[in-house]
Amino acid sequence: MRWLRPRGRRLAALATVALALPLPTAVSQAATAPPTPSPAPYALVPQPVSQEAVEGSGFTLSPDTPIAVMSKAPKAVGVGTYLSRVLAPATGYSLPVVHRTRVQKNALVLDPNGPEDLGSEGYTLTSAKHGVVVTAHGAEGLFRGVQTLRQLLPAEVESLSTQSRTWTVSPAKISDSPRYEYRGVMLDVARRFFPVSQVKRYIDQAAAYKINTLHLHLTDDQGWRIAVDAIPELTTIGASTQSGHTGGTDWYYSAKDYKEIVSYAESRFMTVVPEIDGPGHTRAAQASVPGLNCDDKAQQPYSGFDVKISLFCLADEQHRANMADFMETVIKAVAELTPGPYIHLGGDETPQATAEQYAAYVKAATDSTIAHKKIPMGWHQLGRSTVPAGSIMQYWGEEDDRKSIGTSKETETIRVVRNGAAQGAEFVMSPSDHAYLDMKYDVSTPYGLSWSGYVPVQRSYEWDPETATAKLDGTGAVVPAGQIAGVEAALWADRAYEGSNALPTPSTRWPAPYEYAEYMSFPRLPALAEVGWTPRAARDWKDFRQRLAQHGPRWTAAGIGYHAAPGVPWPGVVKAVEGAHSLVTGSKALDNPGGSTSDGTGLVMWAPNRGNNQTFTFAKQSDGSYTITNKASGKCVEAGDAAGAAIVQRTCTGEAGQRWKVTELDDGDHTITSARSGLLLTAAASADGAKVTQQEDTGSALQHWTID
Ligand code: TNX
Repeated sequence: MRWLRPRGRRLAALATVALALPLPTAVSQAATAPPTPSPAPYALVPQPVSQEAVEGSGFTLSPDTPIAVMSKAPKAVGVGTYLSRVLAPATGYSLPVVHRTRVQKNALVLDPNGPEDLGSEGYTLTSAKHGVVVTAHGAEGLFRGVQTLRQLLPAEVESLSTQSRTWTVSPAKISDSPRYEYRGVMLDVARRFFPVSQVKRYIDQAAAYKINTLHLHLTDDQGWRIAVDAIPELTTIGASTQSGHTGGTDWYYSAKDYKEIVSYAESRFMTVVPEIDGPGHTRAAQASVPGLNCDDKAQQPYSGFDVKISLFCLADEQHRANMADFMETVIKAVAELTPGPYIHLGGDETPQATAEQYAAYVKAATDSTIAHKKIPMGWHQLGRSTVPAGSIMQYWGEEDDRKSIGTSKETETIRVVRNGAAQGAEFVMSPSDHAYLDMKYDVSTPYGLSWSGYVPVQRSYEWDPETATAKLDGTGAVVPAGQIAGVEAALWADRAYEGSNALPTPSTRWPAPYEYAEYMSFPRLPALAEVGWTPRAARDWKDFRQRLAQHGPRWTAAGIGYHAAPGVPWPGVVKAVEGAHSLVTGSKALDNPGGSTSDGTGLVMWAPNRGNNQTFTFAKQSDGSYTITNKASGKCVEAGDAAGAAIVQRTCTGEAGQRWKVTELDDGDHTITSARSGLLLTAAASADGAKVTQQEDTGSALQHWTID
């Protein structure tokens, strides 16, 4: 039964992409494909499908430039009003929104009457001296095009206060549409409550990168965040805690608050997906509703930091009926408030539930969801049981799961994903080692966790939905390309405090939720937005990081507290070679394995973490070369004579084998050449544990190092 949702267009679009792309793995693509050059002077994120260089000076705004909307439809006019408001603070202009029936010169023209084959989100944009025209098939595509238009203006246009300067839209000819229909971001408002104003702020930030879905993780052990009239205890009791906090009285969204979020999101063409998590992550519900517990006694609310601590009582018929009644009551209330097509039913992390108990939850929750005319969505564990046709599963596995594919020891994750895929479910891809925004960037990140490894910006960018459930060589995908609905970045918030490697103390600093969200999301959310929007063949890390860097000044102007993460050449940040650095190529970092202190230990490549064993200090020598000393061992990086020989560490002597010449390349990367052999420092592969040798200069990407 395939129902409820029109899906023809997306699947057709997917088929085109699949035909066009032979699907290399992320890494081999980076190593072999020529970078797609961005036609300066602008730097668009996500990268559009096609853009042509246009000669000339671009279109300069004046205080009375009209925003000419070629429709009277309220949604299209709304995009015009939105554009006028977005431009007002920095320019000081209040551009008039006018109705026109024909394209007008010297205007910002928004035309929603474009051809149907643009799809609901596609658009074309032309900008030249005599004006700008954005054409789409409907208001949504205009809105996406307007985000591109903003990025064609100088960075200061994002400023919240008036800047006196000229405002010229760079000349451009762009044609664009998304690769995936679902491009989401999740906020965990259960562990850390985000007030309505902060959710709106985040909606605006995400919309600027063409994110079209906001998934709200509304319930968990640490809190219940949505008022349900029929069960007031869910908010009087269930909303009184957060991770690390007790005593709250308003840490939830009333129906009015929730509607305000939904309509704000709608005005940014963003769909809200509410998540009611079960049958685990349910302590807040079980603290509010006695009948959800086997002893029929309400539990204490929970403000701790653990996961896998709760499960609805599913031991007998009576309690299963209680659970089903509860889910029906909640889903009915949430469905009434939610115009979007999906309700997310959680389903994650319930090892305590037997297969039968788990299936009872999935059946009850999906039955209610379908009865209220919504599409069931859930974490990939839903594949433990039967899922209704048309359901969406959210994949959050990682590299270790991929490694197990096709072996005799496939992980539980791969097994349930396989089972869900075989039932025809569609998938939203949120691989935790790429798309989890609560993973630390590296060892120095103050917030978040690292159970799925560190996620530096490059890692959030260099992966592909079609190989996210494939073997590391890109073959054997468990989820077929045609069953991929899109991509979602997930910002969990169970460790949203400084010093998150340990539990918080009374003196721990808790940033405001927006501060945590911006630090962890920028720049990684834009990277994930591009994964969801841009065709695989037009994505290239080296090109992306140059474009991304140009967005730093935009975020500064907008007051976004982003993390100027390593690996991106942020403007104004001049990096001297002298000093301590990490050395990255092919998305892996030069690594002294285990922080060895022995002479002769061979260096390897490993996932970046910025630990001491991946930190190297460059010290300039009188001949202009550098010694390179590992911080964990104090030993020097040393080369011998022969090509192909391993690079080792050894007690520093200053001999030629321990001196290296550093040459900057046009793209900001470096070659590192032994003063002894004249050969280049070379990674053997982009894989954990790969050897490091010296080789002739072959131009290989694995000889080009980012020195951070
Ligand atoms: C796992 S992945 C969770 C969340 C935690 C997160 C922290 C998944 C569906 N559940 O409960 O917040 O890890 O990274």
